[in-house]
Amino acid sequence: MIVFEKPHALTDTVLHYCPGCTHGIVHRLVAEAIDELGIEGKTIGIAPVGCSVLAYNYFNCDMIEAAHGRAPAVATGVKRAMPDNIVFAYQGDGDLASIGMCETVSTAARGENITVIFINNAIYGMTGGQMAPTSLIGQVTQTSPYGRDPKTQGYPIRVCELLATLDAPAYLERVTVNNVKNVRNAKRAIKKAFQNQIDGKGFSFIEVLSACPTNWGMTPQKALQWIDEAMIPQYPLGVFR
Ligand SMILES: Cc1ncc(C[n+]2csc(CCOP(=O)(O)OP(=O)(O)O)c2C)c(N)n1
Ligand code: SF4
Repeated sequence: MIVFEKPHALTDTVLHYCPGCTHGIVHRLVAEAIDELGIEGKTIGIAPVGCSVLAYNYFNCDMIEAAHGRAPAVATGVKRAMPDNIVFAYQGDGDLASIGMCETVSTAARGENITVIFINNAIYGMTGGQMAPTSLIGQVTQTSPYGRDPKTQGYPIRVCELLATLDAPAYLERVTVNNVKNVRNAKRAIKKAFQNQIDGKGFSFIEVLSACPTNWGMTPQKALQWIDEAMIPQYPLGVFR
């Protein structure tokens, strides 16, 4: 009897992520949603630039690699050209909230009928741990060695709250995957974000507070704790629209 198996929407490729990285958990949740909604044959994913750049190797659906930050613009084009397909963008915080902020806000303001999965790990992972727009006050990164100082480096950007000022988005929720309960809740949110697109409801955006133990300089276990202790106070979980 099979009690546990890989979702069909994930390929057999071994993930390249670091031990304790939560990108892999989120990939699995997206794949489970695709399986359960029966949309594998019509789903098209847009991969970002960042640690999840190789997402196109991991999902059993057509994938397009977008230039850094441009995934929502690419997703818009694909969805408008092929409205019967289900289109999702998968992006990190450097990608989505820094270089791609214009595309993020504009796509949300237009209420494009797409699904965006936003991995907020408060740092640029792939390039070695530079400060991101989402890095916390006092957070030590390669480019804020004395801790992020709001006087010179500004305050962290809360993307869900920012997008909630717009009229068009259909669904904005922040979740995390640092324990079993939260993983189950993240799964519910991701599936709903895909269901909304199937139902034609418009722009659905799930922010996932994620661990980057490598660049946070923590063990995988401590990194999951740090989400509770440091990230959630700055980025409260919940539904914003
Ligand atoms: C136009 C452009 N500028 C900069 C880079 C370098 N770059 C690659 S990944 C990255 C940041 C990725 O960080 P994030 O989006 O937070 O994803 P993570 O790696 O943490 O998952 C940057 C700046 C690039 N590839 N292209
Ligand atoms: S550097 Fe960070 S975000 Fe990138 S794979 Fe490693 S743990 Fe994950």
